[in-house]
Amino acid sequence: MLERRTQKLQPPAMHQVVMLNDDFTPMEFVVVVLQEYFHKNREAATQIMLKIHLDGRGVCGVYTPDVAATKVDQVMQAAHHAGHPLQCVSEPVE
Ligand code: NFA
Repeated sequence: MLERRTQKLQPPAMHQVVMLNDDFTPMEFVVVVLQEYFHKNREAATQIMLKIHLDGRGVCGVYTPDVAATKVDQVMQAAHHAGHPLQCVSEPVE
């Protein structure tokens, strides 16, 4: 299969870390998470947080699959430890 062999030579697809809205996680916690784990400045972090709040979801960053998985783990762990239900997922970029 020529097509399959061609595919194997491609680097793995990049993944986007998508954060999901909920009714309980404080806006400030989300802004701090975006600054600390996704290296956004305060203004960019606030814009992304508001986008998630209004649209239900938003992209926090695009990474290799392993780095994206690590970001998801870090965010979920920080949220869990703080007692917030914040969720995020990693998905291949279209
Ligand atoms: N919707 C949350 C609130 O009103 C804020 C929030 C934004 C939560 C983005 C999760 C993600 N407190």
